[in-house]
Amino acid sequence: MGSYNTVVQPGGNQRKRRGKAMAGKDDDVKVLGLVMSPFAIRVCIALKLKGVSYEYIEEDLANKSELLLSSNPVHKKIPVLIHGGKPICESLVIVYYVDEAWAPSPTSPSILPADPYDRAVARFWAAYVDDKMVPGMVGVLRAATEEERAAKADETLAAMAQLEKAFAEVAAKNGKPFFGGDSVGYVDLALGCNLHFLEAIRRLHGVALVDAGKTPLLAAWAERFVQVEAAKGVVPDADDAVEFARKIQARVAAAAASTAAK
Ligand SMILES: N[C@@H](CCC(=O)N[C@@H](CS)C(=O)NCC(=O)O)C(=O)O
Repeated sequence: MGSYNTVVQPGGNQRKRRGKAMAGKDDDVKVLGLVMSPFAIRVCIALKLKGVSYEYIEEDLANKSELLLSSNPVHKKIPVLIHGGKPICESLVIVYYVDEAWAPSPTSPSILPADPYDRAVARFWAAYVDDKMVPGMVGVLRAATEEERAAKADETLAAMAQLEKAFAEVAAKNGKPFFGGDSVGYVDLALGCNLHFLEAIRRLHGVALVDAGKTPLLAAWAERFVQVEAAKGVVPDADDAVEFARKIQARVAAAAASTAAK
């Protein structure tokens, strides 16, 4: 995950990177994250969209920090946003908070729409990404057999087809480039933070989950998303995602082999 004004250096050890100087306690913003984590990526992009400086702290999930355990004692997961000493957990909750805590400006528009109905629709589709698309995608990456991988790929493709339809409705209504309209919004963040893993899956397994043939609107949307300034340096390089995915797969295979040996 790139912190503000820094270049991504994926993988590896606990790191601290600092953005601009902090003005006071309420401006003290920390993100506990993991470079490859889609959930952390969406939080960092949201902060960058809002022009908020933050300190990014890379967690080692095999050896969770005291700060993480005390900030998110319920789930013990990243990301956690710590604003003025107060922790906020769960990435979609955090992005919602970021949108409310930092007022929009001409250079950083709202992430959620103003209209209550449109807000509800955005929250529905963001939850759909996490409930349907992400488990399918993770299933493809972690599958123990090729049959399992194919089944998970089908699940993910079905979710992508729904999202394509949802985006077609947005595009038909206003012809805008993003779910959020002229700029990246809540659903864009929810989905766009997964693009590095979707590309890694294409490279590793030849399954195109965002595909110009099957999901042409999303394929064009994905190209626009990675070009957004706030996403640059935060969405990891696909080569790094491939390497990370290979490590996960090696771990899954080793765990399966050790279970089989018992
Ligand atoms: N629903 C959570 C998911 C966060 C999540 O799964 N984080 C993973 C890393 S990608 C984690 O911290 N895993 C550590 C663990 O499960 O112990 C969110 O949206 O923030």
